[in-house]
Amino acid sequence: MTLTLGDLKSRERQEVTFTLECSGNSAFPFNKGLVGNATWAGTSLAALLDEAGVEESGIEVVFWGADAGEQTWRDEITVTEQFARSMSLTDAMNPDNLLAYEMNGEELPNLHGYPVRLIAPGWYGVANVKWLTRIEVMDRRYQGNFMARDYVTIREEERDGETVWTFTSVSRARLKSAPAKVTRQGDRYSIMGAAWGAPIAGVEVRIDEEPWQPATLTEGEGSEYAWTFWTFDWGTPSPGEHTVTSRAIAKDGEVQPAPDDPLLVGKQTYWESNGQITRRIKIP
Ligand SMILES: Nc1nc2c(c(=O)[nH]1)N[C@H]1C(S)=C(S)[C@@H](COP(=O)(O)O)O[C@H]1N2
Ligand SMILES: [Mo]
Repeated sequence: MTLTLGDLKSRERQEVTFTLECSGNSAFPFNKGLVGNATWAGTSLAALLDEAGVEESGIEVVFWGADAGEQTWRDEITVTEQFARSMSLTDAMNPDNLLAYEMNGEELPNLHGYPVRLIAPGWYGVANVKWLTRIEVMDRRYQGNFMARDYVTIREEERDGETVWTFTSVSRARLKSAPAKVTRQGDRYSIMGAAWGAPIAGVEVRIDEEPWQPATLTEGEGSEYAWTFWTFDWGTPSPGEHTVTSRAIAKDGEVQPAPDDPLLVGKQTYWESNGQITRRIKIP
């Protein structure tokens, strides 16, 4: 099928509010700010694939962007490779996936993928291919630069006392939270922050080495793909330096890992750094 932007816009319109985080957004010393929330509008990818008619042998869907760069393989072969990412057909058929042409009620800005991008809610940023030019269903796995070489998380893990190295392509988002700011009213302080990466059940805060205490979730965006803001009443902390750490708890019971969690300690690459974030706050 060949579709114009007009063709896409004349199909059924669908929206999703989704917090998109770059998998390279670090946890320490503090987030680099590579995370944002928007309401995306477009048309259903699954409906389009259904209409195109996926063959029995199709297992993988590849999304190509318009941008390209030179890649050299084994110091021998240099090719001009288009940015491309793929996912399994099952993942692509998630009814929430969009071919998005609008961001926050306006035409998709060039920087965010005009005229159309993939919005894969619940996936790290890299999966959300911008400047889409081509979608193809394949009968085998796609192993382009951004699937198999770059955006690959390398971990040292233990299996029954043995060390194994795992190499996994960055895919679904991970549970994360951050204390964003501390405000003062009179002599009372309060902390606010955000949590995202999974449907959020709660957030806990730890001051210095005290026990974890529950934060209050403020009204969310009404979408389980969107971040949830939280506040914590700090009361009247003593003057001097304090640390503030937050941890998110997902609806499925998962807890945002501490930085010394084996899964994070064994990770050699900086992708998917979703460890708890500690900020240092000086109270005058
Ligand atoms: N075509 C194309 N799509 C792309 C990229 C890219 O370089 N080219 N970068 C990806 C990465 S790594 C991220 S984090 C998100 C960023 O999306 P944003 O610019 O809307 O924040 O786009 C993704 N889609
Ligand atoms: Mo990214």
